[in-house]
Amino acid sequence: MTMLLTDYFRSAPDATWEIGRQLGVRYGVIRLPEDSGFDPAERSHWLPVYQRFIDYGITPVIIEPMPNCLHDHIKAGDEKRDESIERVMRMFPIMEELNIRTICFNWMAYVGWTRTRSDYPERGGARVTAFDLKDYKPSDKAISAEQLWDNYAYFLHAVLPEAEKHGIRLALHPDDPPLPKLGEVSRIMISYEAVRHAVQDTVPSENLGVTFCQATFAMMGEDLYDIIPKLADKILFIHFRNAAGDKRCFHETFHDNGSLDMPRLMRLYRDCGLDVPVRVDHVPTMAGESVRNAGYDALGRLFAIGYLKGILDSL
Ligand SMILES: [Mn+2]
Repeated sequence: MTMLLTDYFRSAPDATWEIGRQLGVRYGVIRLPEDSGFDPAERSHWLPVYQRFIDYGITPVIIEPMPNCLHDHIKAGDEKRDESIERVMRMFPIMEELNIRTICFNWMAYVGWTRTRSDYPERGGARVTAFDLKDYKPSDKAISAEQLWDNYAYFLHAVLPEAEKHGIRLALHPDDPPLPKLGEVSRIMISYEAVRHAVQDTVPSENLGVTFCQATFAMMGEDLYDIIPKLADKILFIHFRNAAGDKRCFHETFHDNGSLDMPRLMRLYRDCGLDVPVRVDHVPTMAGESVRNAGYDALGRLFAIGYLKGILDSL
């Protein structure tokens, strides 16, 4: 058993590509290009992106996120839903050909992972993102929980047979922050029980599972040591992430400085027999860096990946 060390890479080379390679990361969770010239349903558009990673020494194993240009319509259930679902399904044979077997998706409509500040002071003046519900400014969008569940089931009924045919797995990321409502926008993947229901009951399939974003489940108030064994056979991908607070008010931390006992969690995954990709998530912005890409700046990754690698080696 060995968890597969990965990192998150944007589609064009930047410092994180170099850092990843220098740290010995050989597998990639990749974000597809998001410019209008890239069509995720078009094989010829994928090939140069894929090849550039391979040439760099990084093998893509997971797509994250499902391209928002398609996914947003599907989650909202708007007039472009069916055409978007059709295009998602056209990604599967391409992924099969390239042996990229997993796609990380979420069911947050209109508002994705969100924070109310990106300069919360962490250890030694490092800056992290934070969320405080009282500072949250709602959008003018609205959707009910019932509509979200309907849209979710509609999507799964459409895509899972096709995913099964091509050996592609869908890994559901929980809602972050895991609150039932942000303004009038409902959120549904906000508890262990909801996520369990979503991946076990809605449309049973071996090709449907969970992206276990540790800190999101912790901010839900769940006992990770209780739910990981129960969810183990559905965990397809791990977000190695720490945080402090609760779902209404929390902040990210250095990976060794939050409320979660990271070595204990990794031992638990091992003891549950998990053999899945893992990547660090939401790192601090450190000395000399400006917050360019909050949670995804370079130096914090260096520490987080080293820490993760050390724990993995100690297993
Ligand atoms: Mn995550």
